Amino acid sequence: MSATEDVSGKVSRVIRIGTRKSQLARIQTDSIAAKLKELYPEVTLEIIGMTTTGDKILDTALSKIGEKSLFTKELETALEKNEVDLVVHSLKDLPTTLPPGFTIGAILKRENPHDAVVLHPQNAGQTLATLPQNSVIGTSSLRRAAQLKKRFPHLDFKDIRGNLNTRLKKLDDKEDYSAIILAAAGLKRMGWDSRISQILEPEDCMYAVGQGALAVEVRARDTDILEMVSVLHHKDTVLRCIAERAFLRTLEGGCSVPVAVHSELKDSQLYLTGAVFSLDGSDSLKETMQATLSAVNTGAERVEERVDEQVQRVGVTAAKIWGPDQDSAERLGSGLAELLISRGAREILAVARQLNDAR
Ligand code: DPM
Repeated sequence: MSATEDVSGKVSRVIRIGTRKSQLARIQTDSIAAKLKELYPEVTLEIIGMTTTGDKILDTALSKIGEKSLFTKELETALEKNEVDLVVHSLKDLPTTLPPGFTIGAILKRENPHDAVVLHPQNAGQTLATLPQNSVIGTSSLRRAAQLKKRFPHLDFKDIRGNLNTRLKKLDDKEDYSAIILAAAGLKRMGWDSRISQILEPEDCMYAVGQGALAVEVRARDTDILEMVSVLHHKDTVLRCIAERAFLRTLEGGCSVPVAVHSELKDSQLYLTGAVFSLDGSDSLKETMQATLSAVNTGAERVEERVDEQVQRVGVTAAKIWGPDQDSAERLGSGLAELLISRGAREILAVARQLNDAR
């Protein structure tokens, strides 16, 4: 953040927001910028577009590249050098352990977290269940492929890469794919709701950790910016995502392992279902656990932590959300992971990783 003085001597702060250049990233960044502008009309916002390694390597399946911070590294470097003050990401693209010096200062209200089926126009009216034998479904997500292969054994799965625009074009302009699977949230943000022909329920396909939520990454020590963005936090989303991220972190899964979750917060009960899969989905472990939150919905919460004494939980700083509830959420996630680990989750994931690397 920098302060500039205009001719009349009025001091105005300039906040720079870094973003990837894809249309989805721009839309996501613009939505956060609009919220900040509304909350802090005196602040000048500048949006700075950047190309990341992930954007350049468009022909390799994401799960094969191996670099966890593929879409975030260049943006974090800019943050570190004070070239930008905050960066907007899809939470699911942020590793559960951030590099030192960074933190997630805000997690916004979650969009629909489920996956969606987008059909080739010639298949209008079909569902995954009714598509003919050996129809080809495009996805590069091991998580989606594993669950859907098991559930719909009559379908074939093939990698598809590129940003959302590229994928829809690959689907529509050729005959290579009968349908593709994408996050409903991304499609909605792009204004492509009308292309969603089916939302996948948890029985068909559970979602990725953090899916559907936007996150604001900042310098961990930049208390001014932390304080400023903290009002964007959506409490229920934060607690669900802390549980989900703690689950993934304890499993030691990156963004490219077949791990899926489903969470709910109802009447101060936080429910988390977590699962791990072999690549073809034939082997899997799935369990649900719950935790009671003390403050949510009771109005009893107090804010004890000050922003300058911030505690991070799975990379998230949320000083204004009741700390003990965040701790319960984190324990729920790691506890669920421990349970699955005791039943062999690490072995399932190790085999999945090996087979994927050998692909
Ligand atoms: C991660 C995965 C994918 C993205 C893996 C997964 C999908 C990769 C692919 C971690 N990040 O979900 O199992 O299909 O090749 C991504 C999307 C969004 C954020 C697009 C999508 C938009 C939704 C959101 C890519 N990252 O998943 O369709 O903001 O949560």
